[in-house]
Amino acid sequence: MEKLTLYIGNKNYSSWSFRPWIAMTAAGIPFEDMVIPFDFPAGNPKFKPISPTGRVPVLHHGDVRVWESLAIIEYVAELFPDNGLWPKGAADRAVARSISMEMLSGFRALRGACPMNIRRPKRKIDLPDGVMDDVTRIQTIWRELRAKSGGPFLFGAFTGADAMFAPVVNRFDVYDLVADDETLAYMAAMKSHPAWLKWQEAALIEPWIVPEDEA
Ligand SMILES: N[C@@H](CCC(=O)N[C@@H](CS)C(=O)NCC(=O)O)C(=O)O
Repeated sequence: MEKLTLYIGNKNYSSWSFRPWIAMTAAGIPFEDMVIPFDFPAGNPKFKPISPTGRVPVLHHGDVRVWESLAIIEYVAELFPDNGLWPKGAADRAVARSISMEMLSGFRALRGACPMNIRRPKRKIDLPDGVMDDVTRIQTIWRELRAKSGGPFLFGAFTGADAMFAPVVNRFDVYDLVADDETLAYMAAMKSHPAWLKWQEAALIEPWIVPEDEA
């Protein structure tokens, strides 16, 4: 098989990059990552030649280009059907995709007010309207799925659905948004996963500061 190259933005802030990266790493898929730091307020011209949208993440696989974080996870799940990127049962897979789409298209108040920031010391901020509604909905998703699966991840073992929520775990943590044991237990499982720790280690030594992502 031709090699897989995942082009990503920096690891401290690039939440969309984090999703396929942690999914592929947790699933043991061999790939190379290429960090293309973005620090332009209006995007990064260096993304244009590598990505049809001028955005990252984008996966290169021979001549194939796959963009959009969830589409990348779907593509590698097809290439590696035995690596557990999605839950085994059709009903669980449907729910995993539903909540992944909900993440991709929703939770805008939370995403807008609380940018992912791996190195940020824990500190509360004033929250605009809508943020706590997003937090409550996400807590419900996590609580119901872990009650059904038995945890520690949403469907038992780590899947692409957990990957889609990984940046939210950072947001809940560093903006101190939640205090209930159930949510904190899921966050602890995510934050101690070897793939999370590997990303975090790289993020913490990055030199770039993106002022608009420093809430
Ligand atoms: N819906 C896309 C979002 C991609 C996205 O917005 N990526 C950001 C980095 S996290 C980006 O490339 N920003 C640069 C720009 O918008 O010019 C996905 O899921 O991959």
